[in-house]
Amino acid sequence: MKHVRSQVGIVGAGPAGLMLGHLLHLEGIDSVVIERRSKEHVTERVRAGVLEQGTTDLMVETGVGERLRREGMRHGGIYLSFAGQRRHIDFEDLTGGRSITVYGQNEVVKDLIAARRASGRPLDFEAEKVRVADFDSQPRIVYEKDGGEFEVVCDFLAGCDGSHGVCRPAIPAGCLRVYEREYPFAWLGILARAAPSSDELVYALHERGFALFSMRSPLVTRLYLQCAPEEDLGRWTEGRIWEELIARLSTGDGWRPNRGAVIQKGVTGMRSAVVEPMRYGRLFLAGDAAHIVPPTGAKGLNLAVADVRVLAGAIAAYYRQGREDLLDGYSERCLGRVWNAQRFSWWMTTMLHRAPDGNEFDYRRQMAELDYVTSSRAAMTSLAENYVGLPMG
Ligand code: FAS
Ligand code: PHB
Repeated sequence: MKHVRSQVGIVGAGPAGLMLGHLLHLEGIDSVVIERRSKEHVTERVRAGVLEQGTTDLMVETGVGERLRREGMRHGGIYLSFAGQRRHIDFEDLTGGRSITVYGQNEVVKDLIAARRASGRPLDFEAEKVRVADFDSQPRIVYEKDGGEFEVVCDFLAGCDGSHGVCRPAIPAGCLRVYEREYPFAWLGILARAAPSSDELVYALHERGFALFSMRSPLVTRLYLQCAPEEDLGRWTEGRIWEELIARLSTGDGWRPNRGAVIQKGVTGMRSAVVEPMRYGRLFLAGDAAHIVPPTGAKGLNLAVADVRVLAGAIAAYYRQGREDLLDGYSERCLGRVWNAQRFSWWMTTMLHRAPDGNEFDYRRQMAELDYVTSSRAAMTSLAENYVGLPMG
């Protein structure tokens, strides 16, 4: 078995693990990032698309935002669409100039992998049988790769291994609580080779259900429609997908998404989950390993970045000043932001989706809520400040 010594062992090379490694590197702190999937898988899987102002600022300020600034699409607002009309919510006017940037999660991951390679610090893909141990004393990561066995002994362990990782399950059941909620619907998402027909995102509630118009580039449109949790993707032909999207998104002013070849499609389940606390001994959970939000609020990736920003600062204070207080305060500080993001994501989801057990009263109530939210400056300001991201606490 090959033994490696590092200051921080990071399990998972998604946005959380890679951003943590990057921020620690800038502090001169050594880390090892261990990823079970291939680099191709991690960089090609289609996931989040919206970066909060704080996330964009952090990437630019820490030297990994050059391509983001060139290729990212800055949006000053979004549209809410209901009863055949689109109403604009002007983020810049309502939040003093803050905005969002549309830039695919896979692009963020590519930029962070490039920075990791440039740093010369270890990043291992295709690790097998990854296990974590002794995180209440001398943390270890053990894994296999190319027939060899490896052990990383470190001062701290970061569980950045997402919602199906090994770090959270390694914590004794009685030492944490998991708060969960399933939603009675899912999203069928597609990427289409079609020029976006709107300059900003459109969230729509139609009597047939929710739909979302987004984008990835001037030539690629990203679209989602509400479907059943156990939807059989095979029953959704391209024709049926477009018929449903156009029915739900078209508005009375003649706007509709442009059609094009579907180049990717998938179904994403929707649930909320929070693990408390986000720490056990010298193991710190971050990102989806600690919390899951429905994608309606575009919070998942941004929460992951917010977590590791706090964690990197706490670890840096430990090594630089011997401080333990920021490590002790990590979980509580992150959970404040997490629970507000849960609230906002739940609100956006329940406002914009037709519940299977809902009736006409519920639908009319939702129409009234959307009318109020897009007419009241106070209500629009609340949506805007949460969507662009509350200031980092
Ligand atoms: P990630 O899941 O991104 O990364 C965890 C990494 O750990 C993965 O690469 C995994 O392979 C690795 N790993 C797991 N187990 C391991 C082990 N035992 N050893 C080593 N590595 C291991 N959010 C949005 O805001 N908008 C969206 O539209 C959106 N769509 C999504 C669609 C899907 C299908 C999914 C699953 C999530 C989506 N999300 C969306 C949420 C998503 O963007 C997450 O919030 C984001 O990926 C969180 O980043 P990480 O915490 O790094 O977790
Ligand atoms: C996306 O572009 O993938 C996207 C945008 C907004 C969301 C979720 C996903 O709320």
